[in-house]
Amino acid sequence: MLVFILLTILSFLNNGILADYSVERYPLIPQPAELVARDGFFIITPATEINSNILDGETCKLVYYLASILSGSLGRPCFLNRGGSSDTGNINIVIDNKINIGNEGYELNITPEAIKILAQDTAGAFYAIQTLRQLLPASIEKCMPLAKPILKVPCGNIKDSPRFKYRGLMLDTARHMFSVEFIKKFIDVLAAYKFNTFHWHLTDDQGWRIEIKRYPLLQSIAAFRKQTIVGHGRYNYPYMYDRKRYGGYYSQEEIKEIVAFAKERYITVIPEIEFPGHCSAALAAYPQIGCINTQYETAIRWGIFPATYCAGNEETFQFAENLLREVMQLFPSTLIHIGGDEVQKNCWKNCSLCQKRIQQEGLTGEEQLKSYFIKRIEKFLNANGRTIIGWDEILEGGLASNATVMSWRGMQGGIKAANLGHTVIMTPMEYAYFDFYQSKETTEPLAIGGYVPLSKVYEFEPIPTELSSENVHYILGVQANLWTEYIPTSEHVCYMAFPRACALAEVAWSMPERKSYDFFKRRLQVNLEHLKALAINYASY
Ligand code: TNX
Repeated sequence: MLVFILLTILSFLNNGILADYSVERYPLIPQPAELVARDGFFIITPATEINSNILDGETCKLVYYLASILSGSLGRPCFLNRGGSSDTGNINIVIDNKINIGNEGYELNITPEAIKILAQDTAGAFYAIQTLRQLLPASIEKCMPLAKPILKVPCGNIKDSPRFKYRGLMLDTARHMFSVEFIKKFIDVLAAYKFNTFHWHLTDDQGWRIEIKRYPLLQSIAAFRKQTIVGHGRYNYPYMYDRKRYGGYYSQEEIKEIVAFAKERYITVIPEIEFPGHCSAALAAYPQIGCINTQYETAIRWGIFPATYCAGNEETFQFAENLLREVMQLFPSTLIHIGGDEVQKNCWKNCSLCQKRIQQEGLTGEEQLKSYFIKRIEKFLNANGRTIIGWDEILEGGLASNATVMSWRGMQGGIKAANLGHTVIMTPMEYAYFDFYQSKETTEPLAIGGYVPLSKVYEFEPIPTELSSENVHYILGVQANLWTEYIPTSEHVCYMAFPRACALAEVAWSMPERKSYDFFKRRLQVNLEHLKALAINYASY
């Protein structure tokens, strides 16, 4: 009985009085591992000095990054980095690889006298800055000088580190394309919620979006579609089209700019180049590497298409290797996503070259031919110091050893992969598909289908109970996927992404025992002011 009363009081303190107090003062998302609330404020003024114990390199960049966040509101940049000591200045960043705070972890200590950030790596200090950013008034996001140039930061002590080392969001830029400026802004917001991976879906049936210098027809043909279906592709039969040519691609210069921008925000950009399916656009440009002698076209509606690269033709692999060479030059990410989903194998059945390959390689059929294809690409990437990541179908028919599996058709693919010793990213449709409806209101904009409300995302537990404890470490983390068949504008992208991405951020970062949906929603209401100030559209709950 006593225990019960104590627990009730504790839970009241946790979700009641204390939570109310902390929602206003600490509207943090994701919820940190440890937070000790304290009264009082540290006041930042134009005279506040930022310092770090290291004068150059990444740490120095962080000093200037923090200065840039603050100086927009304060009116002038007056921050110094004198280095050397950990106790000079009013805001101190201390990086010390001997302290044991966890990769990407940090301690943020705020007293009326000083703010101290302590981390074992610069990523940790970067996340401390993101926490600090959320503790500041949302107006800082506008970068507009305040009438009275002071910023109040509530005192407290936060010790924090992530639950998962992979925290991702995928954006499909093949079905619809978004500006470089927008992608940068999107990445910046992801970083604010402590995501560290941006999975960039660059090729699909409906468009090829990455400039490959060796293959100019990808730019002139594959990057464009004749027109686009209007309305929902599943229910509006006969199909209607808008009769507007649509397309474009990201130049290599633009890609470099985005990758560099993301790096400054501790975000790895993983490119996805789809093999061996989802390639109608590529085959429209280079039909000789398809199985059938036909006039392929960049798809003008959504769905799954029969176009598949010919697995019997050596030219296909030359094409793949040549273009991946350019991809590797643009993307330093160790992981390269090679797709592998929804491969239609009919054309392989009727293709003499593919059948010859099956015979020569002693394969049992088309399923194994797909494995052959994936393994060949994998071997090439491995030889160049990269590893592959692919959708869970890459498991079918056998998979090479060090591939990472992205489990999208539920969690089963991920469980199977982990039990086979593959690293896994959990991205199951029922929790992590941000192209699905988020509300049952009839006013919702047209979406592909499904139903993934905010609460569902929040509820997501990436470690399945049926996974044996010795294989849990194979689950590297989580990701949400934002497919854009029905999402033509950046405002709409944000509407679908937020605040669901905030919920996923907490799934990815915070330990389950630190989670509470009610508490999350209250923090969210305050936290959303930052998105508003950034002019990021979001759905209301
Ligand atoms: C399945 S998820 C796909 C995509 C679609 C998406 C729509 C996956 C690996 N493939 O091509 O855009 O469904 O929700």
